[in-house]
Amino acid sequence: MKKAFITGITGQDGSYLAELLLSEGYEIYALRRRSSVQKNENIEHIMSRIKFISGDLMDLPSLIEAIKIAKPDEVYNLAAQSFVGESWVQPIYTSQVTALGVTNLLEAIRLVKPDARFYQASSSEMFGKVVEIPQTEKTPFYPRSPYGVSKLYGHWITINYRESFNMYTCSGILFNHESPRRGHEFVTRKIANAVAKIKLGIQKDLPLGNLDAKRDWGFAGDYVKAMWLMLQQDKPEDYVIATGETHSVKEFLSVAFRHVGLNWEDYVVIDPTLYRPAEVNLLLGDCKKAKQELGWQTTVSFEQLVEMMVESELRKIEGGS
Ligand code: NDP
Ligand code: GDR
Repeated sequence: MKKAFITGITGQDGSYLAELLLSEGYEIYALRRRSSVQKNENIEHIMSRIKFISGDLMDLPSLIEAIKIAKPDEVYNLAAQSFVGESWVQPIYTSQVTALGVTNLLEAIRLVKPDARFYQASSSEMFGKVVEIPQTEKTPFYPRSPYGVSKLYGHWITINYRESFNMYTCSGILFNHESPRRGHEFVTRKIANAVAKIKLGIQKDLPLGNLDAKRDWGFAGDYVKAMWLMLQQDKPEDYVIATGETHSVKEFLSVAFRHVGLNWEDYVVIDPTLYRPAEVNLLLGDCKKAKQELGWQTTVSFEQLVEMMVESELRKIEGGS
């Protein structure tokens, strides 16, 4: 039985990845931060099958101990301060977790179990300002937020450990991926939740920032499969994972409101405080390499994704959760 160690298990991707690895017969160990109130919403249904280890990406001793306990064949580093907007509010904290946290985990692996394979959750936010469209593994980086800069550090330190210590370390440069388990502050979940509440008469309007930003939005359930595939190859490499389609926030709004028979322009109000100090205007990924080498593909279209999220919010609210 293969053993996997996952950080970020309570988040969107951690929960889908854990489901996938359980279905592949893995024994799963997961890092969990101490918290006065545990947030288990995304993993409630699989918690009994996961071995939790207490620790934090910023605390090297806890990571060393975790790797000693788990003795993993594969490590998936999904933990991060992952909200771009918050990274301007907490730039130091963001870099401590999202950048230096990667080195902490790599060091723990190097010291305790250097043959473990390592996946780093890199991000299309590293491309930032448009230099080239579509964006590939060869596109130069130009991050536009403390989060993007931190992810770029994590990306390069992962490459550095591969080249310095001959470790099997790789990064997936994942474009935005969403699902009903998405964090509430991200624009897709915020819109889906508001659409459901407006439809049910419990919310009046929806304050948003920049509606012209364009993202390459896919379904998270598809994207965790790519993470796993990257660790099953003969040699470690980095891959762009994307749908190859881009849509504006306006288009997301249009599909989401239309799904419940409403017009978004009647409900959305612009809140200038939600604009970012520096914006990433356009993301569009080319994942030819992943398709060819990993055999990876998407299974959910943009419209299906939006509708899945709105339907899920309607069910949750109507069910009282
Ligand atoms: P989430 O924000 O949903 O989850 C983040 C996870 O990290 C949570 O489990 C959180 O735990 C954990 N975490 C945060 N800080 C620490 C810490 N100091 N020590 C240990 N654990 C910590 O993220 P997603 O699931 O959406 O994304 C997974 C990863 O992929 C992230 O690294 C993100 O930056 C990256 N990424 C995401 C993309 C996307 O579109 N979703 C695209 C590209 C990259 P807790 O519950 O305790 O807060
Ligand atoms: P992003 O996701 O920054 O792309 O990072 P987010 O959903 O936060 O923003 C997408 C775009 O929508 C615009 N926007 C708003 N965003 C939020 N959150 N709230 C609003 O009210 C709002 N109004 C407009 C934003 O300006 C932006 O252009 C996500 C995260 O998952 C990262 O961790 C990941 O690395 C990248 O995707 C790829």
